Amino acid sequence: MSVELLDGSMVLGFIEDEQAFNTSIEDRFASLDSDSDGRLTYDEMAKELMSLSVLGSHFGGMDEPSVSHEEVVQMYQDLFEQFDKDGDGMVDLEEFRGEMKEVMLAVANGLGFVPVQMVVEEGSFLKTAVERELAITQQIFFD
Ligand SMILES: [Ca+2]
Ligand SMILES: [Ca+2]
Repeated sequence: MSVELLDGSMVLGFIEDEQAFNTSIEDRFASLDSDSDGRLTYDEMAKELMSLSVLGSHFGGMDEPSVSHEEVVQMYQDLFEQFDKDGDGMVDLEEFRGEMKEVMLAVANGLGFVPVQMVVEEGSFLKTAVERELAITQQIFFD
């Protein structure tokens, strides 16, 4: 975990950079797919669902302190179903890519254009978006 300064244009730039975004999606998918069968089960997705629910809480999704364990489980299951478009109980790469794009667009819209400090997890999409932006900035600076 680290605290980074993020704004909407940074996240949008990352989504629109198709090659960087797809590579990052494929890496993330592969690291979640612990049995490497090319599909993510609910258990394999759990880690990602947790980091997405942190995003949700940042944007007012889960700020009530009285959320019960059952409600949290229900929220993860709802999130998983959002990914699993064809409802076969597994999330494939296309489903994962499609939904992550939606989530990241929602994050970009939620952030707006005023940079905010956010706690980002190592290897997460937001972390990659920050690293990409830094690399571009350094390139401009050193050229
Ligand atoms: Ca799997
Ligand atoms: Ca599916």
